[in-house]
Amino acid sequence: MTPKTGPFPRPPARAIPRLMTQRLTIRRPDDWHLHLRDGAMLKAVLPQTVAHFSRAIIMPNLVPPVVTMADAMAYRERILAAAPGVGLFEPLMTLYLTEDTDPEDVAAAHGSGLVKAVKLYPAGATTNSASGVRDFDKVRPVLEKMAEIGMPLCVHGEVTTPEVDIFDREAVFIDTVLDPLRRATPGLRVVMEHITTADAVAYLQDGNDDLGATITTHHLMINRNHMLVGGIRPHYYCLPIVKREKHREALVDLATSGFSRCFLGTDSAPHLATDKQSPCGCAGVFSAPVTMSCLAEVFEEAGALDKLESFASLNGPAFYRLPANEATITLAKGEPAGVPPQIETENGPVVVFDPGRPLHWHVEDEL
Ligand code: OTD
Ligand code: ZN
Ligand code: ZN
Repeated sequence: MTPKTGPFPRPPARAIPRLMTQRLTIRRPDDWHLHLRDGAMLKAVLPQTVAHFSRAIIMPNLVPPVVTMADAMAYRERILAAAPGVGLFEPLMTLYLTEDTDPEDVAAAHGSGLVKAVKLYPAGATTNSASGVRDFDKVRPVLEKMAEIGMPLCVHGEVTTPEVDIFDREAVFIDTVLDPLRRATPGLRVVMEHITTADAVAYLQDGNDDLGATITTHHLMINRNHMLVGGIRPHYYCLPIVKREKHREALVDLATSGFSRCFLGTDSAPHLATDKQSPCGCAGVFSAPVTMSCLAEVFEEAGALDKLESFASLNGPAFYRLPANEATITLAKGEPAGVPPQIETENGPVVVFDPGRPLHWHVEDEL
């Protein structure tokens, strides 16, 4: 009988036999949704991504946000200056959509080849989203320009209406905002960012080639019981909030199926430990250092290690119309690693995502 040790049955504790090393070599992955921040935090967390990933879509929710092409170019330079090794990592920049965004500036940014997407945050939906969109009619000219030039819109898909329960905000957004918006702007390419529900999975599967979705590391591994049963775990608190187990299972089924319009976006979002372990803790899970180990575990459990490359390294570039990376990465299975160490910054430590289960896989050839 499997002993129940927590909210969900974990594999029985047992002596782990010395494992024959198993290896898996895949094209080097990219992260299609990443928060790098700025200054001391950027310096501390960027090497964690560069170690395993070739490219990442860089989220623009700085304070103040990255709104114009000029903002994005300046931020890109700061990232490159903080990147260990020259030319090893390519930041793919995004612009934060506001009600004042100029369609011509967006087109020029896209034309530069350095800005790959525009990010839509409904005002107030997540960390640093106060400048987001309230009135969608005001951004219509920008969306039409993006449809014309084939530039993807990355969407934080949650309504912010106070009456809507936090666990329902994604499903309500799909029906009341996303679907009408897509119908009103034919040809607009949309990435449903960090999907968390079976409703989003179904909507994605019904969609055409202009619709893609990212899934985070943590939404593949934890549900709301993990966050709340037996004590509140601030390092599992993020937006969109983790949902019921049946939703997590729908995400795992989709990711491990190899479905081509779904790809990895870690949403790795570092905050100082003190800002999360507080009476009003910040939302965000810092998963970059352990993502590849976590994914190997999830895909192996689903009997789908052969689909890991599609999810982490192939489907994203295909959606963004970029070549897959030529370089490879090798994961090896061995003795489980302990709890991942914290990352130190000038202002204090950042806690790394701990999925609460052993991680047997590690990246052998990290940079
Ligand atoms: N969610 N935290 C953050 C962003 C994301 O919605 C997101 O993309 C953050 O800290 O920037 C979070 O929980
Ligand atoms: Zn978001
Ligand atoms: Zn994010």
